[in-house]
Amino acid sequence: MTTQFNEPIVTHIYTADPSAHVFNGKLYIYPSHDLDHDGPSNDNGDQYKMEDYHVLSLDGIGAEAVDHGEALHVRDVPWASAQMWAPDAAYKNDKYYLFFPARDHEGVFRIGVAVSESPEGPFQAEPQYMEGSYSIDPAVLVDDDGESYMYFGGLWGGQLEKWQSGTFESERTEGPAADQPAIGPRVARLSADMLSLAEAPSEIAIVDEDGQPILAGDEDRRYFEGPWVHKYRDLYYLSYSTGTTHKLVYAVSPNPQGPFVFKGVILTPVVGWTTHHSIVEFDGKWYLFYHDSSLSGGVNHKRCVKYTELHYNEDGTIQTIHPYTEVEA
Ligand code: FUB
Repeated sequence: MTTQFNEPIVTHIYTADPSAHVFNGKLYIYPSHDLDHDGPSNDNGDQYKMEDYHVLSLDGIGAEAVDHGEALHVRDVPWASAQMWAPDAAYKNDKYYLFFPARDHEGVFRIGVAVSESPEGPFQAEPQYMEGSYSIDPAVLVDDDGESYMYFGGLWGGQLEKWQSGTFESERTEGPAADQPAIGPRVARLSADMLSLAEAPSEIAIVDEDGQPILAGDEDRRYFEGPWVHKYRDLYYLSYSTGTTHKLVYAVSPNPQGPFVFKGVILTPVVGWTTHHSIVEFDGKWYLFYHDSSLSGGVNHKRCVKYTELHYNEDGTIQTIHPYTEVEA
């Protein structure tokens, strides 16, 4: 017996990229806030021209979602100019931290952090982006030993290809050849105060069961964007979007910085181009928070957050979820 929820958790605004956490016994969701507009749509991601964040919460599974209002706006972030994309949040030092990507005043994606006394915000942004950060889609793991790690990176609109040499090359659009190792997501430990990177980011290796790197041409398995890391039975699970093949997949490692061994598919394609998620344990069950574009009838940049229960097999593998298949409730 399982539970499948396939409805948008809110319909008064468009939401996407949900990062879910349990704080103070409640589920808090930190999504992107999609804007309804008719501007250009392209591989650069110009259609995703978000300006602010709203924090949502659920008192429990099946409860009505509460919108806590605007938690941070780009106008209040000195270093940022546009495109407040997928955020994440973390709790440490009796404070709540919102990690978010945006374009700086040169049009380069960077990652910033904002702080609040409350999980609902509002959040106060640091004046500068996190030095050494780049690209998009931060996801922060506060590990059981107190270390915190930020995972990030996204191809195409997320500019990760432009950092292949270690510095930003604005004209570079090509990734590695199809028979070469794919570009991996990045990881860096965070400082104890959570406001900066404690080390230079490194590239995460994702390999197959034989230890061979997943190749750039393997679009069913290679990393595209939207990393998330959670722990289950002492293993680290790195999950992410495959972009062009529209899947959420995962790989596992005994080490938070990898290498990660590819395992399989978590979610088959949803309505809309992007797919982005988080995985959280709540009251002894596991949930996948994700989005699709069903609320707008399939418009890629007008998305809605949903969630459903996620199940592990005895061997720790994750059962694939088919988002539009009815499951007994
Ligand atoms: O929401 C904007 C971008 O679309 C995110 O940063 C990506 O992960 C994709 O969902």
